[in-house]
Amino acid sequence: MTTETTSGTTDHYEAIGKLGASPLWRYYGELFTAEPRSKAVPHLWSYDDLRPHMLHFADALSLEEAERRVLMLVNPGMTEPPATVNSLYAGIQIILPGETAQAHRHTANAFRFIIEGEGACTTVNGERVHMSPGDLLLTPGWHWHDHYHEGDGPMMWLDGLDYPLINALEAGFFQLYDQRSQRAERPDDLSSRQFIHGRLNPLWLQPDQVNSPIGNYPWSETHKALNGIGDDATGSRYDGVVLEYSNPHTGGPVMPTISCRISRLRPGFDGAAHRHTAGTIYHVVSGEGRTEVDGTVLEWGEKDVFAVPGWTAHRHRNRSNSADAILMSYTNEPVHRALGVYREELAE
Ligand code: 1HN
Repeated sequence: MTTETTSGTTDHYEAIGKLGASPLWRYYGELFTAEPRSKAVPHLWSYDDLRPHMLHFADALSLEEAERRVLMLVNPGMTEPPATVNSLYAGIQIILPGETAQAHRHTANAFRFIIEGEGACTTVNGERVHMSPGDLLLTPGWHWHDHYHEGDGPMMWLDGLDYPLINALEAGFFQLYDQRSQRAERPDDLSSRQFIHGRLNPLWLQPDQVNSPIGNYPWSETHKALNGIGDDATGSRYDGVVLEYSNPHTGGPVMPTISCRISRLRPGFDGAAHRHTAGTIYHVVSGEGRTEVDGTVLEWGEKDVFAVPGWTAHRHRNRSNSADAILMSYTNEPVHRALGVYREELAE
């Protein structure tokens, strides 16, 4: 036996590396941080800045070439693989009158929140679902979906997906449909008409999947819910009058990995700061304000998108003293809760 020397130890490090082994003591601090450190950074995407580029690509690139004409909103801290915050992704999609985005399905869960335009539809597992601004449409995992546009003018929406999580779990499957689009096999918008009321569910339709059965949560209903509460509730000190879109069968989030929300910040709302392990992506439906995220100030206006990474202290403020600010948001909180790792605290 030779005595251990520094150079001998170096040899051992090299040797164990070749054996596919690694010394935990050199990684401990990095693997087990005292608290979470998101790779994502606070970031804002200006809709006004992106829109002309969307219109350019709508002209320059056919849907036959692009399959989906989408600008991914890539967090500067999460470029490889591209993600927007933690386990979630956001993108802006544009479709022109007369176009069809080919039918496919994937195990990643998706939703669309309509930003502008009229007259486009998504067919989800044979049900045609019409889109109008402010509508939330679901495309849960492994549901066939294609989009087509029969109206006038471009139609744009926010796509939200959990593919960063599904891919990290190595559970990503993708399949093209054998035709460009699906035939309508059910009455249009049926699931929404059956279930949107939430308190009066069709008894003959029992849950057969983990996601909400509703294809579209129309803006008309969302608006009614916010208006119905009016000024009779203070709401959350962090998020104002915040409502979760729910699965009528469970009362829980619309999909197992994504909770979608709508919040109304009253004129002059100046929220308290908190932080939670879940990451959040916000889309500004209307209004103007600012969100402070760990010292970074994100100044937002209508249609912008911004990312609040997990475990960052954030507070929202509505800059206007006369108009509401309405924020749509989505978060991976259901995953954190299901795994028992969700934490939240006041950050003042
Ligand atoms: C997808 O299937 C759509 O169906 C949009 O419209 C965005 C981003 C990543 C992966 C799949 C769509 C997507 C996507």
